[in-house]
Amino acid sequence: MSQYRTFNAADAVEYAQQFGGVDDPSALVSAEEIGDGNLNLVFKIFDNQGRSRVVVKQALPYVRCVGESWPLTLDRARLEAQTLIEHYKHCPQHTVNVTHYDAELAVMVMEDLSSHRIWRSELVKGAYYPQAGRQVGEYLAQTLFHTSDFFLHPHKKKAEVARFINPEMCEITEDLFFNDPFIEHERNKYPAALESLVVSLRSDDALKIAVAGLKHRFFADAEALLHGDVHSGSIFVADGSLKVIDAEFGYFGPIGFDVGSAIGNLLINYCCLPGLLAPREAAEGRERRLSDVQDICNQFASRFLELAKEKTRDVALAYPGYAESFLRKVWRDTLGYCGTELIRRTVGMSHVADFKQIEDETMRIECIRSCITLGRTLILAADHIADVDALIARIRQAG
Ligand code: SR1
Ligand code: MG
Repeated sequence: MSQYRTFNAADAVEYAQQFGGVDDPSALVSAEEIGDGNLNLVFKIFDNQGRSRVVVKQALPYVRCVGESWPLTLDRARLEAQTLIEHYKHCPQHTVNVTHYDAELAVMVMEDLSSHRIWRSELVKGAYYPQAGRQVGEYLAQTLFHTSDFFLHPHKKKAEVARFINPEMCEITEDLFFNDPFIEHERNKYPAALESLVVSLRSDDALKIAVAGLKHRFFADAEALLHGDVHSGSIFVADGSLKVIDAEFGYFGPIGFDVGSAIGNLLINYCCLPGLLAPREAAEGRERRLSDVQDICNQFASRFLELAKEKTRDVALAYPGYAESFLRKVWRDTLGYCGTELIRRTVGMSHVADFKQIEDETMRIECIRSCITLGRTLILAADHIADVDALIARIRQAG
């Protein structure tokens, strides 16, 4: 018999007193529910001095932003906690510290990040964190290399793939990224003024074949333990510090999916800045986004190659030149998955603050149009964009 019950603030405080790992549990006195994501309850737990001390997160048995009509597995709390714990082992400086979880209650306790801010909210304001790009690249290289066949013993790797089987959360991604935006679907949501552009996606054979390939690789390429949803709303930043949260979509998939999701959300911001800021600030902000993208890609590739050189355990995979060749496949995937992120955030159901906060409707439509167009270009041209410099040149060319 399951013990699951949905927490209220008092339950969250009591839970934190028991499992929060603080020295003075009786000092924990109140909680505020701060969850603004699509799926879960998130409670900040405060002490009697009004300081927030730990966070208690609970999965609901349905998609929060839709309601009980869309049921969703509670096992995602275990998958999230275990993914974050695994990533923390390999990159503690950039992964939130989960200190306790309970699969039955679908609850976890984690470090309080009140000194940080959500990166997306900062990007929308035009704030710049000069180290963030390199830090994301470092997180991706460390977590993805150490959970890949380059590093893990083949028996361990297969056991890990089984431990992280995540069919229901993967199905959400499979539908929202690779199906909905390319067919007529009731979940899609885009401005009527863009109807002809969206209709043209549905009948673009080359695009649909490329998207089918991306979906197929998302099904089949168990390359590493992905975060699975590493957008700018899953990343906390502070001066010199960056922490990744929210890994309930974690599973073994293609490495380019994580890299593409991360840079995709910076490119979404790039497309939106002309609608969010005055022209001069927008132009400056766009240059910063491009250098963030460059930093992520360069740090990811150089660290991954360094780790491959030092730590690859498999004799065949250690052959000189193989890691470079593998990273060329990852790069092509990165461009494609980045393109699908741009399209699903504009045509599909999961819109983001970057677009929502553009007040001028005409401007918002033009920003959405440029995002869809860039997404389509990246998916179609993925085999012809050799490296990050060529990507930046393409983006500038697109205007
Ligand atoms: C129904 S869940 C919609 C989106 O929210 C999550 O954050 C993921 O990005 C997912 O695709
Ligand atoms: Mg999330």
